[in-house]
Amino acid sequence: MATKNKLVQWTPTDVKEELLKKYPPKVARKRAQSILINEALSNTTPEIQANVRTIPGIITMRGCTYAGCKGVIMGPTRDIVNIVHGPIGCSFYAWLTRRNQTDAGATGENYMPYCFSTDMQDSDIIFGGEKKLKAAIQEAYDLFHPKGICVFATCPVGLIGDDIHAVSREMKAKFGDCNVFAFSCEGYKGVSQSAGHHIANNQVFKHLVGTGGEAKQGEYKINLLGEYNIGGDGFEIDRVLKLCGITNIATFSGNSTYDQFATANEADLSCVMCHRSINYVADMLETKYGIPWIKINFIGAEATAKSLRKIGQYFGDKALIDRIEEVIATEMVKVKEVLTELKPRTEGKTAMLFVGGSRAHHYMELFNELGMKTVSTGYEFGHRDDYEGRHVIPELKVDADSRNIEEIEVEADPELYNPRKSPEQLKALEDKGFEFKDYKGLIPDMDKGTLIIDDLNQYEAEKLVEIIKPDLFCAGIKEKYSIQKLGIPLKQLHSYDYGGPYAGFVGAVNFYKEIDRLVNSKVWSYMKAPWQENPELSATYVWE
Ligand code: CFM
Repeated sequence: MATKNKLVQWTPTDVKEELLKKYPPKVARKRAQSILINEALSNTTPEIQANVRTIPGIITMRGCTYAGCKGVIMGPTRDIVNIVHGPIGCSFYAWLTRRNQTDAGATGENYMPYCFSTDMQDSDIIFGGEKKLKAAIQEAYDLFHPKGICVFATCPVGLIGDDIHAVSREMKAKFGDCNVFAFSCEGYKGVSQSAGHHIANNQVFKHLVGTGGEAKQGEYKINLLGEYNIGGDGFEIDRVLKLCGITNIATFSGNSTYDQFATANEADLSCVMCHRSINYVADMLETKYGIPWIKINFIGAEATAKSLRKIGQYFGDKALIDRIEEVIATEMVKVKEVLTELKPRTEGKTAMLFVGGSRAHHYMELFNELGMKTVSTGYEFGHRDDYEGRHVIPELKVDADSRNIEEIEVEADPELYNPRKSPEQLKALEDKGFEFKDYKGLIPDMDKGTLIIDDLNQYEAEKLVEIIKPDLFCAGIKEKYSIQKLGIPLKQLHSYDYGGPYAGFVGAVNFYKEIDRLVNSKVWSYMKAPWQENPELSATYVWE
């Protein structure tokens, strides 16, 4: 494309300098620690600053703690009534702004299309909102009789001190047949939505997981953690698991139900997709019930095959392993056919990925399959372990912001704890290269000299694109149009631009086709006005 003609060859150090040049010295010093030039060291991973406050004045891509708790973790559960306690502005977010799809199932019980809010007014802020919250919980109960009602605090609730937990306890006791519990997930509780994930993990584990209910019957029982059914990803993963004969007890939390959470303790393995948002639950399930966890990734056809094989290896049953191989062989036919056609057109193209806390890593798999190179990437709110691997967790600094989030103590359940594998069995698997409780992080998968940037902002995003001119930029709706105005296509990796699924085998094929269309469309070269391509006159202002 026309914009690709580069006159100057930038080194990564030049790019980093250019990104920082406009900042006041103090801001530049802080941001410099979040911009890493990958060194691809053989035995260690370079350190990056992450999960720290965004510098005031910078237009961040991040969201708030309430968004992470209500929107991300609890939002996709269809039969829990989620009440937002707060002014109606925040409640816009209560109304399906994320593309987590659901299938209402045989019962048709689905509260996701509703928007439940206490709609706090000035007088509630002054005199307290607890009465209003109680009335809202009662009304929801009378109307729907759900199994569960969850209450989410927005910023003003924390500031005025409404005790949402006491109200929830009181209402739960009053109803007797409805589990009511609350989340102190005020937007300001952490530096990003990541804090909201942690708060949601804690409360769901404390109040709901293992409380019993109707569990799915079947062989090879797993939990799928950190999969939110965006654009139908979870439906595709469930299709593949079913073909393999694997039973998915509970998805946290795409297309999930109250009973799935309540019976998650019945699975024999937890498979973690998005490590960032749900690793706390994975750990707690192991400590309390003895369920081991592994990191898997169903984004990318090869990654899907690898993850299925890992599940097969864990259960170690030949019938399952053979069935998985059959499924992979059948599904790969279409994948290879499409790749043979498209790859010559996508090979060698470049992409930048700046998304949330796991997709910037997962989607590199799909781009590799297309022969494309990820030249720069980063998370909005990942922690150092998401970049460098889980082994850095003991080194993480505990600052005032992380201290704000409750660390709950979990112990082995006296009745339900049941180690699924003996220490010898675990060791035998580990000796064969099987990794439990581990996640390697994004940095080791990036090439030497690539730029890894945490909490990228509007200004830096535009600068990066101007300098490096990738063939594709992947981020969200806030970034989409400013980047496209620069003549570079942007693929939304949060909402999928109304597309998807992109997970599993069918998803990979969908993704290949869309990326081919995007990076090979001529339309982007028309983004430049004629005088930008062939300047006839150049001048400067007298005062410059
Ligand atoms: Fe996990 Fe997510 Fe992500 Fe995330 Fe998110 Fe999302 Fe995301 Mo948007 S849970 S960290 S808080 S994979 S909503 S489904 S796309 S930023 S990369």
